[in-house]
Amino acid sequence: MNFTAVVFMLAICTSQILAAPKKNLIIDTDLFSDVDDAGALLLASTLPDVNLLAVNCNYPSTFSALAASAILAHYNKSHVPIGIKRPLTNITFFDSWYYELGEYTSKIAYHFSGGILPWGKAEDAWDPVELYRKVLGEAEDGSVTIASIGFLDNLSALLNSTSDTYSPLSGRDLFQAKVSELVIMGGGYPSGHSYNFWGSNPSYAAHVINTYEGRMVFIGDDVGKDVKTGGTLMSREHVNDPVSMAYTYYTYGKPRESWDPLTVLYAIRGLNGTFRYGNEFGRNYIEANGSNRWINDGKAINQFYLRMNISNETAAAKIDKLFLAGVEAYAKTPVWKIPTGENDNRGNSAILIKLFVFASIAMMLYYFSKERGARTALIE
Ligand SMILES: [Ca+2]
Repeated sequence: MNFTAVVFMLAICTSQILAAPKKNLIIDTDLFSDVDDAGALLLASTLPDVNLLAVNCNYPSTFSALAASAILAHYNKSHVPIGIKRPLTNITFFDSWYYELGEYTSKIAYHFSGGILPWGKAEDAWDPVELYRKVLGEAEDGSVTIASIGFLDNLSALLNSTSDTYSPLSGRDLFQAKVSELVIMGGGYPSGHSYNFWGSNPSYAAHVINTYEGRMVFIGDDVGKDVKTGGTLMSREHVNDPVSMAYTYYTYGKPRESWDPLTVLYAIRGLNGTFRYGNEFGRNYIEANGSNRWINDGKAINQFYLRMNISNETAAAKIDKLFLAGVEAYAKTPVWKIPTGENDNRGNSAILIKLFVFASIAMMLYYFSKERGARTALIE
């Protein structure tokens, strides 16, 4: 292959990378009592095919908002606005069920303080309903995906909201107009009793899931519980990474269930060979106590629950590979990285730098081969 062809191929690769469509995503998280929310934020902050629009916290600990800010800042996503449910408290997590899990949000918030909500500035976070209305009000119709990886308190409040300066639409109409898919982690299928639905206020989960008429996709407790990830992050070389340290603080080195990372992976990439739908018809129904059951009425066609389409081990390897790629792309002592601005895309930058180095090597080889040819001609 001659040099011109190499450059042409590089140009095509570069244009394809830059033109790749991105999924517009809002995450609603209870980043507090489980570390898989941090893993989900890692994917949402570092995958090249997502445009993270906002992060709303549905657990009212100041450390939830501050940890979210620290994580986003580390991956150069400080431009992403953060909201949190009020009133705020300074509560920290304590594992009163098993006594084996550690607290991580205050530690990440303190040691990795940064972004739009640095240490001590949790009150500066958006009201979650206002943030939803602003971001959705500015979005194109049907262009937004929401991943709910915690309680549904914020989404319930959004549905109850009324016209404001951001949009003349009611919360329900705004939601319906702008959101193409609401992906919800929680429940059991065909039935279950899930923490995300009963852990805060079951009436909020029931309000959203029983009354929202748009497309909803559910990922149940049983799907992510045997996909154990995060183990590859917890080595000494990643001590400067907030999500790697969150896993270390929380699990003490033991890989963790992957409910939320799988939910965000589906929200960004769809079925994509990793998942399949577990149903053809029917809808989810939440009881007053937060338990759920699938009602197969043979009618509804815009609600689905997911099953894995690959083995748990293959899924875990896939998530871990994505975790590691994200962590390494933003490592503080990089081989390939260069510092960039607030709204950068370091994932793409890393690829472009590799392409530049490859092109430089190709040019050197071309130059030396030409030089050698000239010398040979001289000798002859
Ligand atoms: Ca969660």
